[in-house]
Amino acid sequence: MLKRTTLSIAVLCALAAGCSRNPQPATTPAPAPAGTAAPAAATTGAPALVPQPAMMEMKGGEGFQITAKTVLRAASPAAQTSASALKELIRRGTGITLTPSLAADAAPDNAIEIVVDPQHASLGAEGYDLTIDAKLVTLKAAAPAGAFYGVQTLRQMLPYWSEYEAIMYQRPRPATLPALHVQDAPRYAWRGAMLDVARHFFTVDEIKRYLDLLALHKMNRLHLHLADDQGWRIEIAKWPDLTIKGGLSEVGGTPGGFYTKAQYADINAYASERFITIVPEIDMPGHTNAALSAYAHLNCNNQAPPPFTGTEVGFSTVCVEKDSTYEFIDDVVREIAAMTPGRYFHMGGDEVKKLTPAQYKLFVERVQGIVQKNGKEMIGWDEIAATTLLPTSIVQHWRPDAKKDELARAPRLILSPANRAYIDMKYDGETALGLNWAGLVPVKTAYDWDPATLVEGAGEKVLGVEAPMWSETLTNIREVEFLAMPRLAAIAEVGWSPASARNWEAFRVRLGAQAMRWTALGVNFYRAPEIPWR
Ligand code: TNX
Repeated sequence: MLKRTTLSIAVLCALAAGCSRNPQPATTPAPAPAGTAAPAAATTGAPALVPQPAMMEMKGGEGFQITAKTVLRAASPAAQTSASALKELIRRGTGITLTPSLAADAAPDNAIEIVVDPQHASLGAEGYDLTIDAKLVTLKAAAPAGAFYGVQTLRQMLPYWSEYEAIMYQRPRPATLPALHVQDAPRYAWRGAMLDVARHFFTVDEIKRYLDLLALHKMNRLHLHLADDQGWRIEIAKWPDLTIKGGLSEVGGTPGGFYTKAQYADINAYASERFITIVPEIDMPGHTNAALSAYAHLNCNNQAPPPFTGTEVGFSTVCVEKDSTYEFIDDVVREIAAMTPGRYFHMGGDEVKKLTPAQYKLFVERVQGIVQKNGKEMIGWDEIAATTLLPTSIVQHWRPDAKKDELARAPRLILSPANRAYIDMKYDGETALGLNWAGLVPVKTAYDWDPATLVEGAGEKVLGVEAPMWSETLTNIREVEFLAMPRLAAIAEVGWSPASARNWEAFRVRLGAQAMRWTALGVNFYRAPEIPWR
């Protein structure tokens, strides 16, 4: 039964009168009553995509058959990354290896063409235009990222079974793509997730698995919370005890871990192949017990505290009165800046209970200078909004009760309101993992809000949204997946799709249609009762 519904998307589109020629408004179909099977894809013919594209128009008529004869044309070197990604998805998903060809070849009657050309600048740096008919699939973009997102859209149009790894060991199974036109670009430039690798350590392979989930949903930032009271997770050559001593611990007293410089480079390379920017965070002046216990002189009393494996917050601070503290911070920022291709350095700045407001302000402004000197743009949690910030600095809003007028004055903003975007909160009273200090966060709560109206007066300063995953209660990536999915997909759509294309009733139906794909991928998602899972 599962197979029938998914396989039939394209076929139904060809057969059903309802899916011919009528443009599909991005805000799609009538809601299914709770608990009933989801009719969306079947009745409208529109493929169930998450995030929803800005514009999608079904064309009716025959779809495009991917067969052993299909030719894949990458019309420029800039289209290569996406062409390789698509070739691999199709090889894995259908067992068919596409024949590569040069753009100059005579037009074959069954081809997929990827064109990356600055002349399509009107599509935007991350936008794309995708046309599918019986003979040709054309994917156009102005820049490589746009073509990559077009490939993710194509991926979600392939049958769900193409995500099973085992498929590629079977005989080739041709697939059909529906005839349509998509013109798409993200609403926000910042579509992020955060993973706390400090409270519990996650391996490089676990991070790569999370990056894969981000890419599937067109997200483009992974913020790594690399240091906190419980552990220091990134090798710093000049201060080796940060990891030799500070990397050993984690919440609960189980062994921690850290990333070598080579492993951190590997994470960055894997992310950049997926057009994802890694944003490193070293939380300071608080949340620093791991560093304080590794180096006694960072403490005002020169006494190193023992490692910490609990979950309280707010008790630690580096000594903000010593110049040597800033020399230490400069070394750390310089090494991390040098090994991070992205533009950003996150200095934390949250939950400092041991300093006066004046001490805190001086500290943040001094660190801001260090970050700037090392060539990065500073990000901090929303407490830094009370300090004097450079135009390049970014405030990450998290406290639901943060002063909105202060936030509105921030140079730039990332929105992670804890009562909606903290995907480490429990879904409901049944959730065994996660926390609940910001309330329960069911899928609808994570989805049904508008970043444009959250902070009055912030307007264009809102760069986008980010979903933090704190790991006090999470010991491995399967547990992370349970809290992330489906809410990560909800936040992805909040960040990508225009307000006019968003609608909770349509979203829950499209989301429900992802169940088979996620199952094929082995994702440990929560079957939230709000969603009509198929
Ligand atoms: C608040 S969010 C924190 C973290 C905790 C998180 C748990 C933020 C900037 N600080 O230290 O891990 O709550 O949800």
